[in-house]
Parts: sequence; C-alpha cells; structure tokens
Amino acid sequence: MHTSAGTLADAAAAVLRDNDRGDHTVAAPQLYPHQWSWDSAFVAVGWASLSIDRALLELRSLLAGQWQTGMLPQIVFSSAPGYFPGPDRWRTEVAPTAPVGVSTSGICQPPVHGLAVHLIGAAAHRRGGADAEAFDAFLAETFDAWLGWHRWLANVRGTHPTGLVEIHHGWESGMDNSPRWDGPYSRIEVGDLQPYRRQDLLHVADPAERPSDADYDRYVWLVDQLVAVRYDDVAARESIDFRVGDTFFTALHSLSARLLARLGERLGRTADAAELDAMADAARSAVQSSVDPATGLARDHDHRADEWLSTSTIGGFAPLICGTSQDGYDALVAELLGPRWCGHPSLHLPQPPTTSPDSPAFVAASYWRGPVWPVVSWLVTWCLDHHGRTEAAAALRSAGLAQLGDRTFGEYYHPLSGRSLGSSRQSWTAAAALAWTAAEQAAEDAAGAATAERNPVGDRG
Ligand code: 2M8
Repeated sequence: MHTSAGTLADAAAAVLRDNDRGDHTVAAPQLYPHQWSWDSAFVAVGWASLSIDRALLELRSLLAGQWQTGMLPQIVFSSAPGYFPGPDRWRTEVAPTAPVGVSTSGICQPPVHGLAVHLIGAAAHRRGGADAEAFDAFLAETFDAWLGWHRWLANVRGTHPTGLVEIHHGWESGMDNSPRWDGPYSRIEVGDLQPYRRQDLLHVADPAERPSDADYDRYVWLVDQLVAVRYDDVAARESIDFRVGDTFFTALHSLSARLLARLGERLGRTADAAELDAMADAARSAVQSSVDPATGLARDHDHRADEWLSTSTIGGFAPLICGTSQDGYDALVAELLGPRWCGHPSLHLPQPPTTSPDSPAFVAASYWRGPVWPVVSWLVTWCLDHHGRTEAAAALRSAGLAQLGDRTFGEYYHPLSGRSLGSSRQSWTAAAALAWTAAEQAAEDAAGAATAERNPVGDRG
C-alpha cells in the first residue's frame, strides 16, 4: 500500500506541476485553461502536501479577483484562448464593483476556501519553521478578505426566509447540469441571444458527457441577464430567471465560516469570530430545515416558483458537511453507504454517484447527472472524518484511491464501469489523490504508533 500510494502521489504531483502557470493552476490543461474558484481551493489543499508557499500563492491569486462586494468570482481569467464564455461575453467591466486590472467572470462558486485555509494551516504548522510563519503571515494578511466573502454570502445571498444561500446560475453550484436544477431551468424562457460558439465539446470524447446545447442557451441567457443589470446584486435578485436556495452551497458556507472563526480567534479577532460562528449556525439551521422528512435528504428551494426540489442527488447529503444531530447524521451515513447510493449493486466501486442510480434522473455518463467526481468523494470523506465517522471515511477513501488507480486523473468517472470521463489530468482530481494519500499515510502512521505502544520491545510478530 505504502509503495503504490507513493507512486500515485508522485503522478498526482506531476499533474499539478504540469498545470501550474506560475501564480495559478489551470483547472484542466485544455478544457479549463483558467483559474476556477472552488477548484483552486481544492488544488491549494493538494499543493499543501508539496509546498506551503505554492498553496498560499494559489489562494492569493484567487483573492486578486475578489470583487468590492466581497464576492469571490467563479473564474479568474488568464490570457489563454479557447474557453467560452470568456471575458468578452461576461463583460464585467460594466460592473462598478468588479476588480480593476484583473479579468473575472461575474458569478461565484461554492465557498470551500475556509476549509482549504484551515487544512493548509494545519499542514504548515505540522511542518513548523518557515512554513508555519508563512501561513501565519498569510492568515493575518487575508483574514478580512475571507470574512468579506462570507459576509457577502450571508448578507446579500442569504436573505430569503429559508435561510439558504441563493445562487443565480447553475454554474454557481459547481454542479452545472445536475438534475437538482432541472425544474428551475425548465421554467426559463430564453429570449433573443447573441450568437456564440461552444468550445468545450472540442475537448471531450463524446458530447453526451457534457451539457446539451439547450442547457448552454440557458447558461448564456443568464449571463446576459446579469450583464443587463451591470451585476448589481439587488437588481439581479429581482430580475434574474434563476433564483435557487442551494443546500450544498449553504452547508459549505457553514463549514468554512466555522473553520475561519477558529482561525480568527487565533488572530485575536474575537468579535469577527463570533460573527462567523453566528453565520455558521444560521446556515446549518437552514440546511437542517431543508431536510425532507420523507427521505432524510436535504433539499434545494426554487425561490422563483416557491417550491422545494427533491431529486435524489449528492446535494441531499449537505448535512454531512455542516453537521446535524447525532441520530440525523448516523441515518444519513447509513443512507450514503446503503443500496440506493454507494452500496448500489450496479456500481463499479462504492463511491458516491452524483445522482442515485435509482432515480429516473440518473444518467451514468453525463457530467453532474450521475458520474462519480473524485473531488466530491474526497470532500465527503474529509467531512465524515471531521465529524468522527472514521470507519466510513476510511472505506470510501480506499475505494476512491482504487478509482484513481488508472492514473488518468479524470474529471469524473462512469459509476457503473469505472471509465474515466470528461477531461483527463484534471487538477482537482490530482489534489484529491494527494490529500487522500496523505490521509492514508497518517492513518498508517497512527496504526503503527498504536502497535508500538502496545508492544514497546518492537516484536511485531
Ligand atoms: C465545470 O464548470 C465550468 C463552468 O464553471 C464549465 O463547464 O465550463 C464544473 O464542473 C465546475 O464545478 C468546475 O469548477 C469547472 C472547472 O473544473 O468545470
């Protein structure tokens, strides 16, 4: 195990190095030639096992794109060509609150950054010396930026009576064409669209792995709607055709705010830490209130149609991220490992598919409609560990590492055959491999230390 885990880590490190563009890591070499917000947080966690300085640089580059409102943008653009929609469609220069001198998109992505900062800090302090000092300086320098991001989420995007953080585009969820959004998208009537040309289909083996052209029309329509109101937050909330409370996003807001609160205390920022804790509590309550009593899964809420959305997707496991009652948590872990999800008899490996294979909305090879996403599996295993479910975490982690044994570092995987899909050499998949191998190593070291303690003369036989 030791040797093969080491080899996988070396291969994963090579992917990050290949995708490194100096101050940022592209999400994938061809399909995604820019810096994506939640990708860069996961990627920074991967970098932390190789270089703390490089991990911190990744987050600094992302923060350079932060809007004056506090929003962290979905994409910080480089000058690389070949991605649609690029800066000329986003036209964020019309927004008075966009950053100056940095080109970004005009929406956001899930707030996993607090988790990344927490994990990089833990790695830096395990190493000590210059790494610990570099992290402490970074934290002092950037704490207000992270606080501003969460304030924006709570105060601008978290005002609906459900308490769920609302998103204005499926891209903001990170799970672009998930069946979670089928209802809200079906209600959108696309008006006159300026012509555009997709670039993504040039980089995948089969167009069926990507969203459809009809999906893209809606995606672009929403971008145009935001441009029309110059990205004004209040005007967007009133006019945009897609307004959905996202339970998974809200759970991540809660988790990250909680972890940032602890870091704030270390800086002596007691009042700010209390504010972050209050945000974390409110977001967790909203996630708990979204749970469907019939299924135990959390639900999104379509604010436009005023209805709950209850398709069986990975989003339903949001309480595993932010925490819930002991019984509620145990029931959700049992559901995750049970026959509708990771224990489904048709699965290649016990890994969470993005939609339950039992759901009519499940499509095995289509992007966020069914495939296994290693980065999401890693997030789930980290949360299980964090909330004390170490056995469940270890079981999913070892299946996740087996999944990555093909060394393609696929963007996502066919849940029934295990085939790699979408882009290969995807940065966040490599980051997941690095984080998992580090966790595996830590578990082996802990087991070794326990054996040595029981048997101090060193007789292992
Ligand atoms: C995918 O989304 C982008 C738009 O943001 C795309 O399809 O062009 C999603 O998987 C998203 O979650 C991810 O952050 C991004 C880059 O990996 O790709």
